[in-house]
Amino acid sequence: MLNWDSVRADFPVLNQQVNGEPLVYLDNAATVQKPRIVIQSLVDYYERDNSNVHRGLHALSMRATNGYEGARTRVAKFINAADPAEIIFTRGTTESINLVAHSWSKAHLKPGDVILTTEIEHHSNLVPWQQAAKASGATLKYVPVLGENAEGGLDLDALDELLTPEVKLFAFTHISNTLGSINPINEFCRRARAVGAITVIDAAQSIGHVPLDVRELDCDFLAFSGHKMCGPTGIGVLYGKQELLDKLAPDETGGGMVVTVDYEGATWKPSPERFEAGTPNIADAIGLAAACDYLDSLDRAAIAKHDHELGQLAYEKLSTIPGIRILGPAKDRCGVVSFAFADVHAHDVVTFADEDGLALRGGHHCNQPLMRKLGLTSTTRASFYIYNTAEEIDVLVASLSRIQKFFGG
Ligand code: C6P
Repeated sequence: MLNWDSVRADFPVLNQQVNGEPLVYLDNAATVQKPRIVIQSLVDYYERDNSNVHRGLHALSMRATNGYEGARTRVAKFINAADPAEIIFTRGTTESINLVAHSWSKAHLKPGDVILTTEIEHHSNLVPWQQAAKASGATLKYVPVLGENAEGGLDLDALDELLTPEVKLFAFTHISNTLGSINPINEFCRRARAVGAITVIDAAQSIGHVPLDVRELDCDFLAFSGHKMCGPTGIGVLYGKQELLDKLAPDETGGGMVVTVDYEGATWKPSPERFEAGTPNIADAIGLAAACDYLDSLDRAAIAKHDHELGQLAYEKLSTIPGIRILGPAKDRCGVVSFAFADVHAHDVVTFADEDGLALRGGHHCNQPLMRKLGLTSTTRASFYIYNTAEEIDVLVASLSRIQKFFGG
């Protein structure tokens, strides 16, 4: 059994007061806090090994190169990729998805083709496909979401009609950053394969929360951000199947990704170097590897269970507050709970909750089309992680009741 109290002690930032109250950090869908081991890995790298990679033969450069390439191997193991060459380091989920939307789409999409995505996508897994559709003449279609509070998840019956042979690419999120719903990504990959479509999974909200195995999923691409899995900001990953990456042209060109260059042109290295032009984010890749070590040391199945239990408990306790409207499914949810009050704006809720030491988020959460569909402009969101407790949910409920009273609810 994991001792969640000792987990909490691994995160120095949590040990502080905000507005005279103990910090209750419930903004984990935006970014999660960093354990000491990750922070220390960055300090160690900069104090001992800092150098540029790949191009140097001196001791520090070799150490930096080993650290950076070792991080790639570590991340490959974390998601069970067949080969480290399938791991491309990017700035984060957004850049990873854009890489596929630019490079893959340019080579493979034409008028008459369909890109399929869903109505619940974060802008990062929506706008790049809108751009790819515009550039190629392909059509963009959406799997609809069910229910006035999106409580029914995605309409799997509609998927029968939408997943036709014209669909060349199906891009979907694993876990919704607004609804807390968990998509059946195994089924999505299987059904996409059956019509010959490639799959792009946005794993931003799941990578640090549930075990992920790209070979079991048999997905084509998977994108995630380090900062949502205890790693540093500014580093993320695009996983791609080797045979697809081998045929993919680079999106960015420059140093480090070429074999030969003359005044007429250049030839490219294989993946992953082909997709990592310029000096990479060495320190943060090493920090990301430390985050993989940390999460594996905790047991990722236990993390998923903890997350699920807190999400479920929060949903149930918040449901008792009069006048609250909670989005997403009542069951089988993760630790993201979004809600709205008819007469109190989400920004007011967040501002008042801050007085009680709570860190919440209010806004459209980069889900503007979904908000519009649900007749909302914004929600307040509480999102949980490994260091959160059931007692903190009580603090949240008490704070929301105080806010409601203040606004005459
Ligand atoms: N969601 C949130 O508060 P980046 O910014 O590239 O690390 O991740 C983008 C992204 C993509 N997909 C999903 C499902 C996400 O939740 C996010 C980031 C944050 O919900 C910041 S808007």
